[in-house]
Amino acid sequence: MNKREAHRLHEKLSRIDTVCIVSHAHPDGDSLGSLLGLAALIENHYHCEVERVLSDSTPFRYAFMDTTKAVPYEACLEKTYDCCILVDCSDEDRLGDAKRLLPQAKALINIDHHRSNQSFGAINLVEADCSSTGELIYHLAKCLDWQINSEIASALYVAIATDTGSFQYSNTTQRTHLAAAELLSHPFEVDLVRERLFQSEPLNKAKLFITLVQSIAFTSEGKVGGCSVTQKDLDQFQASYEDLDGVVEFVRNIETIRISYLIKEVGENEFRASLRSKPPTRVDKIAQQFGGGGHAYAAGCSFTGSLVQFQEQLIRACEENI
Ligand SMILES: [Mn+2]
Repeated sequence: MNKREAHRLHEKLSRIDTVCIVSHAHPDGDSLGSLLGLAALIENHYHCEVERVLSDSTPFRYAFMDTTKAVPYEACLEKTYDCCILVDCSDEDRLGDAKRLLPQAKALINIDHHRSNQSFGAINLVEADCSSTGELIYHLAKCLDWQINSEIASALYVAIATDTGSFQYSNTTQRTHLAAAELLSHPFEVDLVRERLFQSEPLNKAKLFITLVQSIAFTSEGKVGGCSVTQKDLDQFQASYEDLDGVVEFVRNIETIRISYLIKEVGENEFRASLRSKPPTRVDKIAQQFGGGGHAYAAGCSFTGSLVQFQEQLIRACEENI
């Protein structure tokens, strides 16, 4: 924790009358949990008025979180604030349309855990070693001696559990577990949190998943595998692209697989592919061959032409890289 920046934040909050806290567009549990947790912490320890601002609608998965005190950004466009705190945003564009709020704030405060964060705020609490912005806010609360209650614990727990994939991803550290352990010492409905976050896949998404999994094709002795999905498939299950979350990872998780792919039809003769691999096998170079890009083990690219053509070329590129 950057103590100097934490104390600058404390000084600032002690001197101002109004603050708005904003979550990012297409919010996830970290963004929403950080927003709600931090808002309550500030409200409980300072005199300033706190506005909880949602830059987007809340996805079904997080509808159980208590956003009754939050308002959509459109309701705030006429207001001014002494400062605006962005949580879990690597840059201002993460706000989407809610970026229109920023000129109304006298100062920007940036609280985030993305390595790519460019420290765009007047005060920057950026800790890339934190699993989540929720974990960062927990450490901030400890640093500034802010008291945690059940409402805050529940919000921060959702944030941490989401970004660590239920404490399974490699960003989960000893500090993450210690933070979660203390949060769990406050009574809140943790069974509900677990069920809603990790055991509530919509039925139509599950049915689409079953269909796609049956169509997985393997080549190179099972080292390369994947499948494709058309708009017709999505329509059949009243599903959208978000409902494809987890398919390409499911294929990657098969023991023999080095590279997995998922091809999506996005328009007439327009396709997009998601690629995943296991270290040290990389997929960013493959994506680049098709004009795409991404991380070493998670990348994507687009293609114009026929599905058969794309599949052939992509599989060949994968086979050359295993
Ligand atoms: Mn995050």
